[in-house]
Formats: sequence, structure tokens, C-alpha cells
Amino acid sequence: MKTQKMRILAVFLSLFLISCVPINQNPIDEEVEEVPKYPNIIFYVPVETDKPNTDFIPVFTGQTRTHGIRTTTAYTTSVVTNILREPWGIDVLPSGDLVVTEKSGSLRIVKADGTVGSAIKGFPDINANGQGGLLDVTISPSFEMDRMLYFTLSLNSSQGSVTAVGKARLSDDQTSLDDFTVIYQATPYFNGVGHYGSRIVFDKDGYLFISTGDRQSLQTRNNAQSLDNGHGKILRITTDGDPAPQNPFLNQTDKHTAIYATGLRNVQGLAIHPATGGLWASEMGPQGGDELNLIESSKNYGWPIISYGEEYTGLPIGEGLTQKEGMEQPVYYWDPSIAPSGMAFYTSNVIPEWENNLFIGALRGSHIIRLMIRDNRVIGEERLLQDKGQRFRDIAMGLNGELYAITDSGILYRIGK
Ligand SMILES: [Ca+2]
Repeated sequence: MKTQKMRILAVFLSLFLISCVPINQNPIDEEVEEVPKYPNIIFYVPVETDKPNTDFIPVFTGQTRTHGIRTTTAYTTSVVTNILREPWGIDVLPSGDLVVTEKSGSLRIVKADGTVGSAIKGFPDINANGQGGLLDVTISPSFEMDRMLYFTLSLNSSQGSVTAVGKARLSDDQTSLDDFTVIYQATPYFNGVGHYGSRIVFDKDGYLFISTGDRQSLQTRNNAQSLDNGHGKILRITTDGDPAPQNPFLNQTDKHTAIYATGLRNVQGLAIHPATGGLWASEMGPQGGDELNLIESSKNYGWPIISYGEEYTGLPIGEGLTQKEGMEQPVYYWDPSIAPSGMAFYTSNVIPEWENNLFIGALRGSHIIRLMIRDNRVIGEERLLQDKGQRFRDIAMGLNGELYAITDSGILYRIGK
């Protein structure tokens, strides 16, 4: 009797032990995805695993939830400073010092050792409510000669606010701005404080690309599809604020002649690909449907006619279309939303596998997105600094192969070797 009990116990024990043995001895291998076209790159399952908001079908494979990638080079992440206040834009001076805008209306010079300069003022009447404020900054391509900085800001007026572009000279001792001048306003004014867009980058010819938003109102949303205004656009201007030569609607007096491309909701990231020269834009979508677009002259990017997202109520955007003749498809989209913000291409080979990759700050996603791009398609996505729990607002490339990233809580990170 006792022996039989022991036998039964032994059977149960062995069954229990068998159930404890992992079915897959190497779970990492299970996540590897074979991509015959790129035999030298190790791909993994997509980084996004949450349920999408919509059940739209992408137009091409890899337009969303592409393969995961993982950085293998060892790199470090350090806090340069954590005393910034709502920083919004960052760029790097030829000296290696960083210029950082603070939304409330200050410019700060931050040294690589973490020294933060005093608040530089001298900006005009900024509406810093809601999403507004002193927003992006970029340095003149000939800064060593002219010391000029270019800014975007939400300018106040009696008729409402507007995304505006200004310029000023940084004093030799880096403590003040001289002769701040507003050079361009993306009219019309609107009595609201949302969707200013507001990234600013120089192109190779010395003209400025500016992104604007649809001003976050049903009243202004359709302005993104109309050519007579500056809302919901990519604009291209000279450093004096005039429409740039070769702009697509330059000689049409009924058009807003600064327009370069149309149909955008709220572009908060702009960067030029170091190898192709292409202008890339990250765009905050509605619920679901954040986009990455390759911007070309005169093209229409579809908002609010086509979208991979939905209204925050769950209702469709317009007729609920994702594609339409004459409207461009996003190169990539995210659903659910990660709220992509400022971005930069990695232009160095200090971390060789990052060369020409695109790094995008995610606000809602609270991580930095790394995208591998080949032939103008996204073939790999990684999430960096996910453990920090920060809303990443903007990213800039340093002079020695490092990246700098600012967060809404005031931290400036250095990421590199
Ligand atoms: Ca679009």
C-alpha cells in the first residue's frame, strides 16, 4: 500500500518537474525574424505589442509595426543637467555648447559639463499657454561668421496667436540676444493655443523649412487642405522671411507662397537625411495614426481627408479613409499613438550601426525611437531609454558622435560612447 502511494507520488512529482522545463530553451531566438533581403542585420519581433486603436490595413508591409532591432554596441546614457524648465528645442553650436529653448520664453546655453547659463530673454509677446511658447531653435549655417539663431514661437496678437519665425544675434559672451526680429507669420491668427507645429531646419541651400499645425480646432482643421493659409503645412522661407525660390506656388497671388507641402496635422519633428538630403517629418496623429512622412515639394499629405487614426471619441476622421488619389501615404505610422516629437539623424560612425538612423523623441510613448531606414522605407524600430519614464521633446546630434535629448521634466541627456 505504502509502495503504491509512493509510486503515485513519484508520477505526480515527475509530471510537475516536466511542466517546469521551459518549452523553448532560448526565448531570445524565438523573437528573431528572418529577413532574407538584409542577411547581415538581426531583426526581432516588432516593438509595439499593444492593441491598435483602429483596424485599418497598411498599404504596404512594414508601413507600421516593422521588425524590431536592437543596438549591440555598448553606449552610455548620462544626465547633463536636470534643471531646465519645459525645454522645447535644442541645437548645437560649433563650439559644442548647446542652445536650449524653454517654453516660457527663455534661451539657455548649456555646456557639455552641465553648466547652465542664465535665462536669456529678449523675445516679443509670446503666448505660452497650452502648447505655445518659445518653441524651436536652429543655428545659422554660417554661425561662426554671423552668430545668428532662428526661432519659432507662438506670437500673440489682438486677433489670436500664430506660429511665427524670428531671428536674433547671440552676443559674443553668449548672455544676450541682439535685435530680435520676427521675419514670418504662418497666418491666419487663431484664438486657440494648440497645434502650432513649429520645428525649424535649414536646407542645403540656406533656406528654412518650418512646420505648422492645424491649430487643433474643427474650425481650422480644413485649412491644412487649403493653399491660401499657413496652417497644417511645411513652409520654406528665406532668412528674411520671404518665400524661398522654387517654392511650388510662388507666383500664384491667391496662394500662401511660403507653402512647400500641405495636408499635415501637427508636425513636431523635422530632419534632413544626411545621405539622401530628403526632408523627413514626424506628425502627431489623432487617436492612433501618428505618422512619419518624407516631404516633397507641392505634395499633399492627406490630413484631414486620410488618416490611420480616429477621433478621440472613437468616431472616424471624416469619411474614415486611409488612402486617396493625389494624397501621399506615410512612410510609417504608429497606432496606438506614441506622440512623436523632435528628431535627428545620427550622422556619425562612432556607433557604426546607428549611422544614418533616425532618432525621434516620443512624448506619450516615453522613449526614444530609433528607426533604420533603407530605400526610404523603415525596416527596423527600437525603443531606447524606456526605463527613464520621460516625455522626450527634442533630440540633437552632438559634434563627437553623441546624441542630446531634452524632456518635458527638464532633463538633458547625453547618449553615446
Ligand atoms: Ca498623412
